[in-house]
Amino acid sequence: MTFHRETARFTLVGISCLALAAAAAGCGGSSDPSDTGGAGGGGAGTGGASSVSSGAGNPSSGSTSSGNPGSTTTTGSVDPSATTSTATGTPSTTSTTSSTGAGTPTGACPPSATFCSDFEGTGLPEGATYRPAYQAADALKNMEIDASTFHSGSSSLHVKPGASGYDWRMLSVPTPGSKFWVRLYVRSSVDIGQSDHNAYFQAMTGSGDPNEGENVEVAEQYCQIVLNMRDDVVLSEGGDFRCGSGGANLPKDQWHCMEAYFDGAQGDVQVYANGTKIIDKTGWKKLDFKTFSFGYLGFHGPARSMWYDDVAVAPERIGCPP
Ligand SMILES: [Ca+2]
Repeated sequence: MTFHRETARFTLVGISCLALAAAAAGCGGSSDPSDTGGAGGGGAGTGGASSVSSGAGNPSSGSTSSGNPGSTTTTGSVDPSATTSTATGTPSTTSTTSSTGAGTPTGACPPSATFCSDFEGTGLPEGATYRPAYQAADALKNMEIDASTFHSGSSSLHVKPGASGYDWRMLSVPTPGSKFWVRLYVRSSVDIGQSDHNAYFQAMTGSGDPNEGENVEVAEQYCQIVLNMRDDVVLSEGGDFRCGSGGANLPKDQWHCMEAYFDGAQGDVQVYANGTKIIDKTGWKKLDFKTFSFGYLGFHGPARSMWYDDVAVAPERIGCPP
């Protein structure tokens, strides 16, 4: 299988990475807390910080400021006005490969990435499969490449609002093994951290279809970000099993850099929001992950729009670009 890798044309503005919580561990990316290299990993000092909100805000409409969408890379479609030149409309992106290995900004697409997309193509990214499979024909009704909101470049993946109850709208990609890292820029029309159980992305032992294998969700409940595996819930730092108790949540209508580390063989899961570790679970059920899925998995709602940009999956920590 060949894996697709797109160039992430980061603007180097990185608004989300300015949005750090208290213990600001920085968005530099290499503070790998799992002993797979890298030092640091500080941050995350408990302190009960109740929300990983961003002090600095530009809560205004989403675009990443400055007019130059990433002139650091020289791949063809940097100019947003040129992106429409891919006339085909087929559900594969223009493969602007990031072959220029060195010089890639930290946090972009690492050479080892098994999936990396900035959602600058005209359809769903190559290498990603819409789930559930039986709704694949509606993939581009339930999701779209959205040029009105983006973290990098000129577009992102918009997961459209659906039912207010159960609603599974996800893209699935293979993982590089049962141990891997993900990095996603995420934005939601409601606060990330609602009272009832819904999920954003997950490591899965199956193909990504519902009811297949075991899943470890990065989800929400009790007004905070949590892990959920068959309703076994792991709270975020400082939280309790009730709303208003603390725990980490992320404000709506802003881009947030989320990272997660899954080690299926050890049963370890860590979640980071804007560089700060918010969940650290060790010794959970040992699972052989095959698939990573992201989008929206609603169980209780409310229905919402979610956007994803600069999503990467790799064997080592990817980090948030500056
Ligand atoms: Ca983009």
